[in-house]
Amino acid sequence: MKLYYDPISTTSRAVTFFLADQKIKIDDEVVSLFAEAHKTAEFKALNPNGQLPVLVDGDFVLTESSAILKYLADQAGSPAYPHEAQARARINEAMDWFNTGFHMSYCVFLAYRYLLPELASLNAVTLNEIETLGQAKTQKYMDVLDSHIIGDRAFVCGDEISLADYLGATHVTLGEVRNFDLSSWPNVARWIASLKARPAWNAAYAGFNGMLSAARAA
Ligand SMILES: N[C@@H](CCC(=O)N[C@@H](CS)C(=O)NCC(=O)O)C(=O)O
Repeated sequence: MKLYYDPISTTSRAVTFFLADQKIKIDDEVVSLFAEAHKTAEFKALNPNGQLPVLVDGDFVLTESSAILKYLADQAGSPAYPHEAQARARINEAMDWFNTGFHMSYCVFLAYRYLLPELASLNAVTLNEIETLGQAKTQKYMDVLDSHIIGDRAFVCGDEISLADYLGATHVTLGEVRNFDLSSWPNVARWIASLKARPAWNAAYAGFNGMLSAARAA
């Protein structure tokens, strides 16, 4: 199996952190977003969306970080995606939650303007409206994450790490592009701190952290 990814890509980091943390070894290849390697005809033959990550397993090509995580976990028999129906459904629920309303409100409305030129170049009035909407919706979703989804538990779906943590962590830490302050949500802050303390974190997040440092220095 081979993973095509870029260390600076949010959706790639969910997969690379999972692989490193679960000590699962597969082949990989960097497809540089900065070098626009994801726009080549060769890469678009793999993923016509021109997006990362992509997993290739023989003739089987899989896109979408959430689907890739589930496939890899099943192939490896990882405890991060248990087979028991309700445990698995709870993880699927949390992954869909991160990938839909939370992603739109927090990543798209609040963070992407610091990363994507097509958002950064919107006029000031539009940007302010998006910011106001994003702040209100993010408040709601962070409240739910803090009090209901994580609460006093160690991880998103209980006391054991699951695919929902690997996916959720990359979305939540994307707010670091604008120094988003998590201190109003202590359970979220505690959860992220515990993930950052895992030995696999630094390698998986090195590309992202390097990009942040470069941006701050500039
Ligand atoms: N829903 C997809 C989104 C993938 C995605 O947006 N990847 C970004 C990197 S984080 C990308 O490749 N962007 C390049 C582009 O859209 O041109 C997933 O979860 O895998």
